[in-house]
Amino acid sequence: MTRLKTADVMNIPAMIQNYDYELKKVTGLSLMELALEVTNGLKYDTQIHRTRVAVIPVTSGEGAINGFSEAVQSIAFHLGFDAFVTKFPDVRGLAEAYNKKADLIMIADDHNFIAINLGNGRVVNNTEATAAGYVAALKQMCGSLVDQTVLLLGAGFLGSCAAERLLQHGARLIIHDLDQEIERSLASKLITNYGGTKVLYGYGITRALSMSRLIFDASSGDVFIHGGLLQDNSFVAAPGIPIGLNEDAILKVGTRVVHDPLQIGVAVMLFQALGS
Ligand code: 2YC
Repeated sequence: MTRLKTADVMNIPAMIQNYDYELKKVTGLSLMELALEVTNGLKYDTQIHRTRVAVIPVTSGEGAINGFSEAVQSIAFHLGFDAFVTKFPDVRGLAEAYNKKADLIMIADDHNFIAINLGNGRVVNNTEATAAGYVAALKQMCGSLVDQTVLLLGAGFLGSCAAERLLQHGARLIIHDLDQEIERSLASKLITNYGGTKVLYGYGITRALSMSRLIFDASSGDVFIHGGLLQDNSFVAAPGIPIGLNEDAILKVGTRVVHDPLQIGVAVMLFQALGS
């Protein structure tokens, strides 16, 4: 899992309105509508403004990321939640969250970022929520995934979560990872459940890009995609940090790309944690 830097998150609070406006232009859905779409149309509950979300900084391992908790809080607040960052980190922050009657807790160490619903005990994971949110975004951008070929870049945990959802939406997948063993093992697991016609692998990146105009970039930093390889009317859903497209690919894809460091994942986490 790629570790965010302060530079990735520090502008999120100030930019969240513009971000939401751009997301609506590209996908047709606001951040809230996209998150509700993923949580099986959980009815927008007017109680959301009464749902108290405590974001707790964690100093373990490589330490707290300056701006991370504030970014998470600003996304929750933007969506209408009564969200705050605890004054204290770690265990004292957990006690503070309980003392302040938090309904949801959001907390991340170097390896996991989860939301916990203190009412029903539900725990949701950022990686699974991000995968679900980005598959929904790709589907919104291109209309439908049924019988569409999607190139999945990156067969790690994020890519594996996305693969399941893409196949459940009726897509055909081409799996590509720089590590051929990881690529093969995800592909063979998926072939068992979905069949060999729906899951292809073993193609070089150039050939794979020539076969698909829908790209799910779950890679973590290797710049895979050069403009020259990208088909003209490609759509890209890129939860991976940093994005796997180089400058001319980004120019070529224009507005047909969704990429953010936290927003979609956090929005889906919140509504999945609320879930019925
Ligand atoms: O500030 C803090 O509380 C830190 N302990 C947060 C560390 C987050 C590490 N994880 C990440 O940077 C990425 C994010 C995209 C979310 C999941 N992994």
